[in-house]
Amino acid sequence: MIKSAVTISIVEEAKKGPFVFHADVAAGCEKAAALGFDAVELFAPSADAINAQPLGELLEKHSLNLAAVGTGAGMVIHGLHLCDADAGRRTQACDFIRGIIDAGAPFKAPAIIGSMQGRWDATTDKDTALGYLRDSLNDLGEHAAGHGVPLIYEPLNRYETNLATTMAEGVELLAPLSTSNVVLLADLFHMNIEEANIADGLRDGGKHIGHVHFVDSNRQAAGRGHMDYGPIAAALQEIGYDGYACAEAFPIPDSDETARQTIETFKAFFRS
Ligand code: LER
Ligand code: MN
Repeated sequence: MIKSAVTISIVEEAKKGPFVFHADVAAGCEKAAALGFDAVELFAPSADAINAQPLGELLEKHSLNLAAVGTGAGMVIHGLHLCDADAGRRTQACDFIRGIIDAGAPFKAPAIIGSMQGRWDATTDKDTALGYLRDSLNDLGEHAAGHGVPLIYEPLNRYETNLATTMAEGVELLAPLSTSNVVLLADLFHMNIEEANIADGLRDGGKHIGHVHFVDSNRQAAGRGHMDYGPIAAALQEIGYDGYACAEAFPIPDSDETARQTIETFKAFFRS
């Protein structure tokens, strides 16, 4: 059964980012639980910031799971990414992600590689960049496997990466990996920009899809844009998806309404 989740960001530099709750993990958990979400997804500035949270107590108190942990702060705060031409910087990027994998592991929460994948450019051609990315996915995927959690790779729209922008390209990226522990994140906002048809894109990802960012066409709460959720829900059922549909959306008009609208739309399509 598909489960609901909502994002909480405690990254100061991302306070204008597409996250439902900001700044306060305890308050976010309380509101998520009150609305009946199954889980929260955490976007933190570092592994230490996750370890510093009384997360176990909060999750237990509110009967919530930790759906996933984001790694994007490595890029947002430090400019680190996995395709950097500089080997030392690539190592730092991997170390940053490894720390987040370790911090999420006690909660069985996989790490998400989104913006930290980077892009190819004048300093690193496409094949070299894809090679760097695959090397890191192999290493980090096996590291996550050691904790019994998958590693999540997120295709992004063309304005954020030029490596894999569709589910089909995501599947192509994973195919030669030596690890089988990397899954795809289907973010409906990115898919709305890149896929010819979102439901078909989900079918392209098929069994590889391990996480969903559940959001509308305008990156607001599901239900506030023009996304057609009927075919999307049908495609997710068809591929047997049973992970999280996690709201990664701008808090417009505010966090509470974004969470409320999300769970209303979630229930209409996944609990009816
Ligand atoms: C970035 O646009 C995104 O969708 C995040 O989930 C990845 O960091
Ligand atoms: Mn996303």
